[in-house]
Amino acid sequence: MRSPDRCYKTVLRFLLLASLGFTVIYAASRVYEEHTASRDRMATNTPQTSAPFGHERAPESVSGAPAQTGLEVKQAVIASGGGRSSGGAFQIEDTIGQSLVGQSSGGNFSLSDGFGSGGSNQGGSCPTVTGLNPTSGAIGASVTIAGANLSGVTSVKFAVNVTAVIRSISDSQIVVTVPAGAVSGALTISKPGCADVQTSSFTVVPGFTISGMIVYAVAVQAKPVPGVVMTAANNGGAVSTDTSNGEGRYELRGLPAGVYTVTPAKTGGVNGISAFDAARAAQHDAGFPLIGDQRAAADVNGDDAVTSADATLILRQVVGLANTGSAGQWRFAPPNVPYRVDNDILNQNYRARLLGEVTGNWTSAGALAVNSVEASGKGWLRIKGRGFQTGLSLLVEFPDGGQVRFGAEQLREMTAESFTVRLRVGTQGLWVIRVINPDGQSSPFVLKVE
Ligand SMILES: [Ca+2]
Repeated sequence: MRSPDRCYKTVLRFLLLASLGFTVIYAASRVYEEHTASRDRMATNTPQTSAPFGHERAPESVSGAPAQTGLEVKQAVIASGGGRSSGGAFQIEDTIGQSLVGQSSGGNFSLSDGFGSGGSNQGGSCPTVTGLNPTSGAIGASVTIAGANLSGVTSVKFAVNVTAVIRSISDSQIVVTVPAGAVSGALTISKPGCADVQTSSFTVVPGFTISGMIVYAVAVQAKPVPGVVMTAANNGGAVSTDTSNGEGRYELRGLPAGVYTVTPAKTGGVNGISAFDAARAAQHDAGFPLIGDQRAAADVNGDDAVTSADATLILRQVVGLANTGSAGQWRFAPPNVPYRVDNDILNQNYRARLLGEVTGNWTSAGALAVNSVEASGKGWLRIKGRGFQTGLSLLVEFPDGGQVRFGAEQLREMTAESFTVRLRVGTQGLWVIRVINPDGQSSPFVLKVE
């Protein structure tokens, strides 16, 4: 790192050299003016003014008042020297389309003008572009522009004039980040003293997705856990969130390339904690050890051991007494995961534990529900609700006590919220329509036929 003092001295030295350079230009312009003045004065009514070179300059940009002749200053730009520790470049553009470009480097100062035999541009040559890699990406992704004479490029813009942050630059390549608001199209590269250069088209794609499933940890068969709030966050906070659905599935969409930590969290949906769980925790202490997720679910005081203290806390939770333990709270394994996202990342599954629920009889009660049964064309019924899982079956109990079961292959238009079944309900009385999910959850709906 440069010290501020050294930086200041460098700037001072540059300004001194630059003003010397401006004085040279000014002197040159006066000579040029005097050479042409007598002729031009006759031809124009332009009032005589002098260009304010060498004083009252802003450090990054100066504007000159129109001079009398062709060598008028329109704009001067002092640009950084492409990351060099000392040095800089500036450009003066005049109204007849010529440029004066100055360069200060390592204490040497040079100046050339557009009237010379070419080669007046900073760095000697104007940039060319040979490639773009990758040619598509999400906002936040890194893009490398390959080419030549890229040093000194001062801006890279995506389509619709969205300026990108230049992360690194050399003569042969520039690395930029796809900026927020970027849309697909060519990039425009600007270098002082040169015409803008366009790259081939870059395609801005929607962000990436991290997806997976939340399953209940303490269970023989996988039970999906709905209602888990999944958050993908970076240093700036949450970037994408989703809540697991009735099948325990989540999708964190629209993530620009980058590093994110995904964290699951859930409140509510607490059930299945009973005196039996407390007893099971107590048995651990008495020589019937719990292992794995059951052991983790039983350790409600978080001391990494399962003791009678945990059993007591679970029992207090069961009977509704205040307790200092975490029985009734959700924990996840892993508790969070960092991801480097530059593609979709699938099958990122998490195990959910309900602390205090040791025996594994938790159900996602409330997730599955049948809300209505209605006619859907001749001989067809539409069942509406939520939490319908792929592979569910339907048990229909007739008013006379008989029943029939419909397998998944007999159900149509299946979504998580509705499906149809071919069923004629003719007999008067109470029909019970019972949806049974593959994980064993079931939800009845009573249909009265008159
Ligand atoms: Ca414990």
